[in-house]
Formats: sequence, C-alpha cells, structure tokens
Amino acid sequence: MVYYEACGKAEKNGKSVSAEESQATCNFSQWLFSQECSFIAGVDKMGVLPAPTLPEIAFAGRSNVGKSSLINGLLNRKSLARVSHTPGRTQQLNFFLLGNFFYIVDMPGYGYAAVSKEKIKIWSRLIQDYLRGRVPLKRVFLLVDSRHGLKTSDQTVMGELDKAAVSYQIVLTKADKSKPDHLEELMRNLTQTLKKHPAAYPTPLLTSSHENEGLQALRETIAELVCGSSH
Ligand SMILES: Nc1nc2c(ncn2[C@@H]2O[C@H](COP(=O)(O)OP(=O)(O)O)[C@@H](O)[C@H]2O)c(=O)[nH]1
Ligand SMILES: [Mg+2]
Repeated sequence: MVYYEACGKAEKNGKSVSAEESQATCNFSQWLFSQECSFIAGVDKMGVLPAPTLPEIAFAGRSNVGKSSLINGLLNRKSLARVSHTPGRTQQLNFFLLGNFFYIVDMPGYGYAAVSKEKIKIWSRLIQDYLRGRVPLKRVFLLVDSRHGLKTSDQTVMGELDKAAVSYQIVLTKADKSKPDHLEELMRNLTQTLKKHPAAYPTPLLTSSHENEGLQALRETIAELVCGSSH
C-alpha cells in the first residue's frame, strides 16, 4: 500500500483508472528505471547516431537547469551526470541505453552567460541534424527552471522543435525553491503559452530532484511513451 501511495494519483491522461491499473503502471515504470543504464555514444554533428532500432527520449535545457540531477533522480543513481560532464562530451548528444529498452539522450546545455549566442548556434545546428528524420525520438523533455520560467533561449529552442515537428514537453525543475502561489501562476501562464506551440505537449510537469517530487510521474510518462500502455 505504501508502494502504491508513493506513486501518486490513480489517474492517467486526466482519466481515472483502477487502483490495479495504476499500481501496474507504477510497478512497471519503477522496474524499468531500475534497469542497468550504460553510456553508448557521444555524438557531435559529424558523428554517427546509433542505429534507430529502439525508442528514444531526450532531455534538453539551459545550463544549470538541473538536467543531470533530474536524470540521476529518475534512475536513482549518480553515474549519468559524471559521463555527461566529461570534457569534450558537453557539446555532444550523449546516448545512454536503459536495459535493452530505450535510449535516453542527454542534449548539450544552452544559454550559458556570455557565450550564449554562440552556444545556442552550435546547439541549434546539432539539434537540427539530430531531429531531421529521427523517427525513434518519442519526445523531448525541455527543462525549465521554475523560478525563472521561459527565457529567450528556451523560446528559440521551442521554435526549433515546433519547426521540426518534434513532440516536446516542458518539465519545470527546482520546484522546492518557489512558493506554491508562484508555481500556480507559472503553470497557468505556461499552459496558455503552450497553446501557441503546435509541437508542445499541453501540460508541463512540475519536479524537484532534491525533494523527489514529480519524478515518479515523469517515469510513468516515459514508460508509457517507450513501451506503450499495455502494462
Ligand atoms: N533546490 C534545488 N536545486 C537543484 C535541483 N536540481 C538541481 N539543483 C541544483 O542546481 C545546480 C545545477 O544542477 P545540475 O543538475 O548540475 O544542472 P545541469 O547543468 O542542468 O545538468 C546544482 O547546484 C544542483 O544542486 C532541485 O530540484 N532543487
Ligand atoms: Mg549537467
């Protein structure tokens, strides 16, 4: 029962589901994210992408948004961040294989201080190359710091994703740093903004890696995307 409660509401896509179904989704996603996770490849614009044989989900966001913390939190481990911080890999698409089920793609952070324009140019070229016809990519999770909301660089990336018609979803990070009123207003405004973005998933997810908030909901969203809903 404790296990079930840890998994949140008995609801899927806004519809109520039975406790049994909710429990099964929860069990499956927790099992999925406890699988072995291994670094497969760091890919730059000249590089070769892994064969498109498995589904992929990608994480993107400004530098320091909390991407490494979130990915580590989802997986309950620390190794992914270490790999992605390795010099030379910070401007690559880093591919990780979870079990033998799907790839997690850690995208380069963008929008950092003085070099933001140059970095976003490099990032844009890389993402465009990656996105062009990348059939197995199920969704890009675009991380946004809940204290700051959307920055210009986030909007640029959202424009790129809309143009490439790649499904993406905003994940708000560091929820523990803000008051509930601020978060409520941010969610309301974002939901309005997202209506104007054709490739955006309409609802953002609210998370805190430090307080383990929203991580299970994100695991379940990903499990559904990569493995379908039959679990
Ligand atoms: N308060 C709070 N800080 C966080 C959270 N997630 C990450 N951080 C902090 O934000 C900073 C950047 O985190 P990191 O995961 O390295 O971000 P990345 O550059 O996007 O990979 C670090 O100091 C983290 O401790 C969170 O959920 N809450
Ligand atoms: Mg990082």
